Amino acid sequence: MNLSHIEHIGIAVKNLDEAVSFYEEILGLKCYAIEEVADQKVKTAFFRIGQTKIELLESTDPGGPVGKFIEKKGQGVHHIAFAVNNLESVFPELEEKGVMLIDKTPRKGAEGLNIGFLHPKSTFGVLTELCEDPKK
Ligand code: CMX
Repeated sequence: MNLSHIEHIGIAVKNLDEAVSFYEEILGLKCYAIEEVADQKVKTAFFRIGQTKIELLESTDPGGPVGKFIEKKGQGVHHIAFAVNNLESVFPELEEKGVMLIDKTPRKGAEGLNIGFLHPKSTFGVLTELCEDPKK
């Protein structure tokens, strides 16, 4: 499949401003973008650490994926995202191997990336995202 690196780690938080303050003032990282992804019912904040990013996720709707996650499990690591080349061709390959897909074709995620999720039931309990930067 040719994964290149961990693109980002998504962390579900109840209060984005408080979490951003922790990452900036205590951990010393710089928030370089805040973006609302209406489709996913989240507001996000991004930090770079090496080749990887941290994506803080605050729910904008209790019925959305992050709202439901926090209700059930509390704050914490929500998903891990791997960077992959030729995302489109990966979905049929994974489906053929019996992996449960949340997305069967790529869709647009934060930062204009093309993304797709694999169901945590198929990935040992970790919601797994694959993403591709269309600009690369
Ligand atoms: N990590 C691990 N397990 C998770 C999970 C997560 N993030 N979210 C849900 N689950 C588990 C639940 O605990 C539950 O397990 P049990 O059956 O053992 O209790 C199971 O998955 C089903 O969960 P649910 O609460 O009934 O939730 P849904 O089925 O409605 O949805 C999921 C779960 C993963 C399919 C849905 O959240 C989804 O489609 N996620 C992909 C999109 C997304 O997460 N977007 C937010 C981030 C967007 C961004 O990065 O910009």
